[in-house]
Amino acid sequence: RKKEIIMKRKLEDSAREVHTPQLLEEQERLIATLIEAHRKTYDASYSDFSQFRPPKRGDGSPECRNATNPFLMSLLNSDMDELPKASASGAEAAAGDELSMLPHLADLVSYSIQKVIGFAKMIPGFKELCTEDQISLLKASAIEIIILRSNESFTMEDNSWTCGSNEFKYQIGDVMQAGHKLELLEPLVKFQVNMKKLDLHEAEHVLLMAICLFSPDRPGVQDRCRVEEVQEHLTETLRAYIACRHPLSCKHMLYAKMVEKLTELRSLNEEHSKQYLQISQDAVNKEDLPPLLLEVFGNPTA
Ligand code: YSL
Repeated sequence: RKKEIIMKRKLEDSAREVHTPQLLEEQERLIATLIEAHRKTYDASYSDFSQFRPPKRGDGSPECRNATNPFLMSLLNSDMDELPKASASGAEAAAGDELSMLPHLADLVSYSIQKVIGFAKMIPGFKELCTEDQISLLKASAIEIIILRSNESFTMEDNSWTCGSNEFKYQIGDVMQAGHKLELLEPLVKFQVNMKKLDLHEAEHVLLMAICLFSPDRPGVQDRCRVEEVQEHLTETLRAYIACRHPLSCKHMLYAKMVEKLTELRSLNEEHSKQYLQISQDAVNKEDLPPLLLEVFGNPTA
C-alpha cells in the first residue's frame, strides 16, 4: 500500500511538471515589471558617482606614509601655500585616516538606498502595504538588497566592485578604510564570488531582490500574511522561470542555491548591524553619515 502511494505521488509529480512547462502570462508580466523597475533604478554607467563626496584612499604614497607631518606634507606636495579652511581634512585623509573612505562609501550607500526604495515602489503589492510595513521591510532588507544589486558591478577579475573609472573601483582595502574589519569583509566578497558563479539571468536577479524585500519575518511587520502572499507569488514565479527558461545543465539545484543566498544575506546583515553601530559611534564627523543612512540603519546618538 505504501508503495502504491509513493508511485501515485511520483506520477502526480511528473504530471505536474509536464503541465507547467510555460510561464503563466501573469508571471511573464510580473517579471517584465521587475526588470523594468530594476533598469530604471540601476544606472550601469555609474555616472552619478561623481556627485558623491570623493573617495580618499591612503594609497601608500609618500604623503600617506608620513602620518606625523600630514599638514607639512600636503603643503609640500601641492601648489597651495595655505591649509584649506575646513580643518585641512584633505591632509588628514591623505595621512591615511582610518575612516577616509567613509564619506564616499556612505554617500554610495545612501544613494543605493534611494534606488532600492524606487525599485520597491514599483513592485506589485508593495504600495498596497501600510506605510509602517513598507518602512519595516525596507529598513530590514536595504543592506541585503544593496549587497545583491552590487553583484552587477562586482568582477571576479580582481574581486572588486568596478563602477567605471579606477576612482570608483572598490576593493576590500577601500571598505576597510570605511571602518569595516577584514575578517568580516571576506564573507562579503566570498558571497559576491559565489553569486557571480550562479550566473543568474536578469529575471532571476530581480526576482531574488524582490523576494528578499518581501520577507514576512522582518521585525515590526504587522501584516505578515500579505507580505507572505506576495513573497510566495514571487517564489512561485522564480521556480517556474527556472523550470522553463534556464538551460537544463545549469538549473540543477539553482532555486535551492538562491534560497541559500537569502540565508547568507541574513548573517551578513547581522554582521553589518554590529559593525555599523561601531562605525557610527566612531565617526566623530557626524556629517560623514547622510541623514537617510542614519534613518534606515539607525542613529545611535539620537
Ligand atoms: O553601511 C554599509 C557598509 C557596507 C559594508 C558592510 C560590511 C559588513 C558586511 C558583512 C558597505 C560599505 C558595502 C559596499 C558599499 C562597499 C563598496 C562596494 C559595495 C558594498 C556593498 C556594502 C557596493 C557597490 C555598489 C556599486 C553599484 O553596484 C551600485 C549602484 C550598488 O548599489 C552598490
